[in-house]
Amino acid sequence: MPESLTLESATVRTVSVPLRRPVVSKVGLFREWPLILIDLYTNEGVVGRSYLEPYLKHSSRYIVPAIEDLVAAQAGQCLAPLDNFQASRRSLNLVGYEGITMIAIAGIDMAIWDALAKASDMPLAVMLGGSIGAVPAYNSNGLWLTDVSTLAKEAEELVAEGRFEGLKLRLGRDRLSDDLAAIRAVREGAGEDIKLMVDFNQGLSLGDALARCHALDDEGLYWFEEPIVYNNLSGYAQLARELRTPLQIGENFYGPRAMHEAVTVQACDYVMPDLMRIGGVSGWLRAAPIAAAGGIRVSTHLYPEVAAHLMRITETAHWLEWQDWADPILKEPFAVADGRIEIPNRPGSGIEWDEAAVKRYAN
Ligand code: SMN
Ligand code: MG
Repeated sequence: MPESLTLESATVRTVSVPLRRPVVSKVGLFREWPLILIDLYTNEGVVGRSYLEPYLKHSSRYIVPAIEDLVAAQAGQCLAPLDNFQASRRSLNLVGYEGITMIAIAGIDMAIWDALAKASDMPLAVMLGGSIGAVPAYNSNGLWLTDVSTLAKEAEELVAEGRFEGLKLRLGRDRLSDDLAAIRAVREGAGEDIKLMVDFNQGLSLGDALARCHALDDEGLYWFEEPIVYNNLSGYAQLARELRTPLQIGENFYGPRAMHEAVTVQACDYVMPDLMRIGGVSGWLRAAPIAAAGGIRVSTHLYPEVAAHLMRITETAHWLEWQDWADPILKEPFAVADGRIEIPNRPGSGIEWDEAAVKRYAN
């Protein structure tokens, strides 16, 4: 086992994989899901792997060169993810810490942590001081802003995919009556006991959000997610004050400071950082304790494979968001059973490519 790893180079590839259920949401309509695949090579022969989900296929034109540039700048250096994270952020301070800067750094960071865990011959969760095991998950693979008449059957199918106890439903239709009909349909298909997380995907103005969320506040929903634009923290603080249903935000936190700001102004009840935006594993390690220290429950957004490891070491771990969208290019997709995602007992994060599939879906 090598004592330390030295960064050699990276290959960065792009694919677009088919979605079983097209994403129909306020952030866009997606029939395919673009992924950026990172293979990070070390002089010692260990390869760290990660993927990013950039939503927009064309954004790889800016993200990929940023990743390549950051890797080239650190080639020949010892892999120390927290140091690499700080150095990369400092190097791009003058163009801003967020957006593409953080996305590129996060992708590299997840690959570095994978490489280190592989070199230590431990699953990532174990290397970070935790253990592997099952992580409670809700199914987020469907229930988009599609025709309400399709939702009951889809909800039934989504529960059956892994005996899930929770589902995410997208809301924010033009009429309140249609949102209510959607909630009714999902309960009809999934059963009255289903935990129903509802996501507005930033689709409402503050005024409309106040009206809509007050109108839905007695529906027994598990959380209201992102009713308004992600960076209106004072608006979120008002919503959190006024509503009884817990308010969930965080998938658009860029870096740990964003977590701190949201917690400081009491913008929400729950948080759900996204690994691409919070800053990969290093960003999570710094952000999650800010929430946990305040007793705020932490869920995940996308990246279920890496996120599962992190939930095992997050003090106030809540729900893992289960999406199987990267499965088509994974050599061994993670298994789901009894509403839980299983962390495989193998070194690293457990992400390896099915190279034939990567070729098939290459852009
Ligand atoms: C979401 C994720 C990915 C695409 C569209 C919408 C959503 C979620 O915000 O929380 O799953
Ligand atoms: Mg969301």
